[in-house]
Amino acid sequence: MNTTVTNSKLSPNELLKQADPTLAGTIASTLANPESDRFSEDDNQFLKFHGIYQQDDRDQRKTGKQYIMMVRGRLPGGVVTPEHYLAFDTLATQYANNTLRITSRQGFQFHGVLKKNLGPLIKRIHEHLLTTLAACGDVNRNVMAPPTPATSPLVDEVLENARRLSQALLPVTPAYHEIWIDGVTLDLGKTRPDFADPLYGKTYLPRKFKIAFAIPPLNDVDVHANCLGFIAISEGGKLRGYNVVAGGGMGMSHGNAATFPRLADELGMVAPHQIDDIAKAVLTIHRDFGDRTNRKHARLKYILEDRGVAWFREELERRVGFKLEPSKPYQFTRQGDLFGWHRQSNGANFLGLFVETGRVKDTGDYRLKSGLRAVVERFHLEVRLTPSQNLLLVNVADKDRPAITQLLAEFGIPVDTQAAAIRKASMACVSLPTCGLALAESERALPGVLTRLEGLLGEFGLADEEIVVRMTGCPNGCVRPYLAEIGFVGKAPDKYQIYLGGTHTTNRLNRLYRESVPVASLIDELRPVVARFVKERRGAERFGDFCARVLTETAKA
Ligand code: SRM
Ligand code: SF4
Repeated sequence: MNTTVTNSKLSPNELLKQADPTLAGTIASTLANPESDRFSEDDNQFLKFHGIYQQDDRDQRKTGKQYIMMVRGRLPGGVVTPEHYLAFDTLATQYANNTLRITSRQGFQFHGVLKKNLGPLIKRIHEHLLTTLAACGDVNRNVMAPPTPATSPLVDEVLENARRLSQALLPVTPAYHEIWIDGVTLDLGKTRPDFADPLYGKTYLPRKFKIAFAIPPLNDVDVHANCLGFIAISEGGKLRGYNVVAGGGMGMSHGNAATFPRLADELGMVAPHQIDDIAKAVLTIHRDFGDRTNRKHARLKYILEDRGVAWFREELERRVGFKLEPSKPYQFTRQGDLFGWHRQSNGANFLGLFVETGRVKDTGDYRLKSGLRAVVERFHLEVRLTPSQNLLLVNVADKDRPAITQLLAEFGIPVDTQAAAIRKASMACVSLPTCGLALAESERALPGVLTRLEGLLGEFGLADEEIVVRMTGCPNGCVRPYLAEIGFVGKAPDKYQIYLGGTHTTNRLNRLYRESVPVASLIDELRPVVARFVKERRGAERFGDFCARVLTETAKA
């Protein structure tokens, strides 16, 4: 184990965790101080473990920093009961900016929370039996799982496995409860220097850790982008086990070749009852071997890259005390969501609703937030958040379908034709004005770029073509843009890298095609590629597959 790194080499975050393993910092006293509108930089690092980011409204910077908080809810598999949905909706109005943001990992985020509202918000979230604990920080994050009930009879069982695993990997620090729920005003860290989490130890993980479950043939969770993935293998409609993949991740930095997106490697197959042991072993390999000197090299993917799959499998098998079976064959045939009304495998119905860039809000006549509240309230509907930032209303009786369609229409929410195929297959990260790392717009830029892209496709008779498009405001990759058929990655204000050649099953990395393209020129840069696609496409070949083939052939020539 590499636990012998001297303190002088450890990254500042490591020293912070070491000094206060309860993760309490001085959050409690700052919270109790009405004079202060912000937390210290050290506390900002601790707050992440509590599911909170201190940010500032970047639109307002010219007139002075206005501190606001982002709060992330943890929702394994994106499952939200009707009561929970209504609670989130109310709290967003009372304590945040009156919007809810569906994240690319099936969570909800509140934005624009003032410090004075933070305590009441977290307490209310907890009163509804929800949590923000470990939604961020150097721990296991929200566990993703396929939310769509029509896709496979295995969905409920896999969701249950995801929920159980999420619970098993939660840190147990008493600080979360005492600060936010009991309202203790003492700084707890100083009183408990010997605290150590039974799983994470005193210094937690070197970096964040992410898990997803997938059920082939659908890869809606982008399983290979995760530190650890479980791919369901069924026999005769029954769950036989999971293929385990590890070492995926998206984050990179422009101009730093030592950082890169990476797809997870196949390790072997395990039985469903073995997944907790496997997850704890993979997580503790990250804990014990991850790089604690350099946060840019600290993700699990770099352990796999540096030490190799054979070493990793051997270490994993040593820790769990059993051998993994060889992986079973499976095939992914698509990613993404189903929209409109569909029949579930249990005979009930679900409605897939496209949520542009994941933002649930009212805009003019399109009153998505109010409309969703109305249908969930009246029909007591379970909501599921998808990994593509959309939303499903599930377990709907046949008799309720027409009334739900009608009620949504009253709020300007269409059910049948919701958007063009390319828009429905798109995602954008939050970016400006809240994200402190954003280099360019994303959530606010993508809708306009898509309108122009739809125009371009229309010119070439491709108006119905589905192309997976993802935009981020920086290279951190929060909506997994390096798996998209077209990825736009922010480089500088109004400038993007264009990546092409991902696949619609999101298990192939795309490649950099053009650098630093002004937002106004994105479509001009794509025009010749789309023109060639129309001429040289082989049969029903997808745009991403075409780009991968043609760009590779061009590179070889
Ligand atoms: Fe992310 C940091 C938003 C999914 C890779 N991400 C951030 C922060 C917290 C910025 C910060 O550190 O100050 C962003 C907050 C913006 C805001 O104002 O809300 C942020 N990430 C998001 C969300 C909300 C994007 C979205 O629009 O949906 C997603 C929240 C998911 C959740 O519910 O937990 C989100 N982030 C992802 C994903 C996708 C995934 O997990 O499948 C990735 C790529 C996968 C991966 O982890 O490799 C991702 N986020 C990052 C990174 C790069 C990490 C790295 O390995 O280099 C950062 C930067 C960092 O950690 O230092 C980051
Ligand atoms: Fe912020 Fe970059 Fe993530 Fe977008 S990709 S939310 S800009 S960290």
